[in-house]
Amino acid sequence: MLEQVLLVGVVTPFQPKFEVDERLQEMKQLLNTLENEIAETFIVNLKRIKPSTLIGKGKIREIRNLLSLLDIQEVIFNDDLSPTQVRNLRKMLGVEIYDRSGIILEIFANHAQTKEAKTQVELATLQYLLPRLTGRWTHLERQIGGISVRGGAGETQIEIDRRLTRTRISKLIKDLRKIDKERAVQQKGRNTFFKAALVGYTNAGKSTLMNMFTGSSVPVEDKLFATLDTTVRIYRLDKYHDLLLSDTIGFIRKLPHHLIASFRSTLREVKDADLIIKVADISSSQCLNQLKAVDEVLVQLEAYNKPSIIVFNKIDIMENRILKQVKRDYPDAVFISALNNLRIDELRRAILKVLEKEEMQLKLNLPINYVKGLAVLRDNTRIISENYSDGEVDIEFSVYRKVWPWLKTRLVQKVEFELVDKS
Ligand SMILES: Nc1nc2c(ncn2[C@@H]2O[C@H](COP(=O)(O)OP(=O)(O)OP(=O)(O)O)[C@@H](O)[C@H]2O)c(=O)[nH]1
Ligand SMILES: [Mg+2]
Repeated sequence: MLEQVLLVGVVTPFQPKFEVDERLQEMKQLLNTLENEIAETFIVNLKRIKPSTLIGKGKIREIRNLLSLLDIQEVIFNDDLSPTQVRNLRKMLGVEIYDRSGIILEIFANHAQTKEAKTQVELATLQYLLPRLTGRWTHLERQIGGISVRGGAGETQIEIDRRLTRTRISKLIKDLRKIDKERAVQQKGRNTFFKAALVGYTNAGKSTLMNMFTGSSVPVEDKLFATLDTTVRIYRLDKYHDLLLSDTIGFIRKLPHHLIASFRSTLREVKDADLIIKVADISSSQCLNQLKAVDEVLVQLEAYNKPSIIVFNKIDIMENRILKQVKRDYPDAVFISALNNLRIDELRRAILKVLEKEEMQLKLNLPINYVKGLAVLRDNTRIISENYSDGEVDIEFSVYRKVWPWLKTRLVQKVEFELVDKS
């Protein structure tokens, strides 16, 4: 049976109505992903913020009455609460209280599959929970399962919980450092590739695009945060160019900062990418705000200043009129439908254009009998011309600048040659 919850929407003065609706809509989607059913939405127009409980006594009383009338055991706030507010509200309402970050963390916990994702989610959850521990285990607190509770004399339950949580946090941080190191090593091996990362709001269609491009089978779902790991695949852009494409977790407005910090190793591909492909769901009324939220996360990841392409996805369910309007405002963007394989080729060409800017043109003179050297060049560069004379060959070619240092070592070992940098 779906869990029945009461959603409390807190509205501050001067907050535009569309923004309030957007936040409530987003929370409904988050709760829907958790298979919670909103029995009732209770809007509180806040004139003044009460630091201890956020909302005033009168409203708390009204909510309590509603809870007993509807027989509901959980209240969800559409924004974040301080640890003190959660504690006080829990006491005064006598039910479980969740805020936005708590809900996002719970979705992450439910969707984590791999060891890396599980470790990262557990760390973020415990860090979020530590100041909120009230001495009784909530379903988030069950995350710390498996540790025996054996406290020193005189310790209260809450002190034991805090101590265990801290110990566990240090252990998880250590585990993640190890995972991150392994990832760094893996990435070193990929340094000669041109790397692009698919990023975007959750549910924008990143994994659908990844699958369409590379024939991989990243699970796709009409749920928020379906992907919690990073998949990296090679995609052949054309005869001469390969791309290393990564698909990773989706972003959301105000992604809990503990999550961003603990998902560092998963998000490493974004930080190390040469190109950021921002996938946006054009069918969402919040599309442009979502792009803004994605940029905010990119700033936090120190990946905002990289070359980027904006991709508006899901054009199959859009009116032409709106498409035209967005095209006017974003003349460099690409408009596609990943699901229906519409205009994907335009994206491929846009990526190639960025990659070609990263290439250098060079000229080499090789002895004609240096067959291996010629083969290496033909395999790893785009040959522009080959001119043979007197047992020598002049080769002009363009090569991705990150490939060149590696390629050079392979050639230099064999033969002396002259380099003419034409770029
Ligand atoms: N109509 C339409 N739906 C699409 C298109 N591309 C993706 N979808 C749907 O959008 C939903 C989300 O797709 P995903 O590929 O899982 O999105 P994501 O960005 O990877 O989402 P997270 O991993 O949750 O962040 C799925 O139901 C897809 O079938 C498209 O071009 N048109
Ligand atoms: Mg995905």
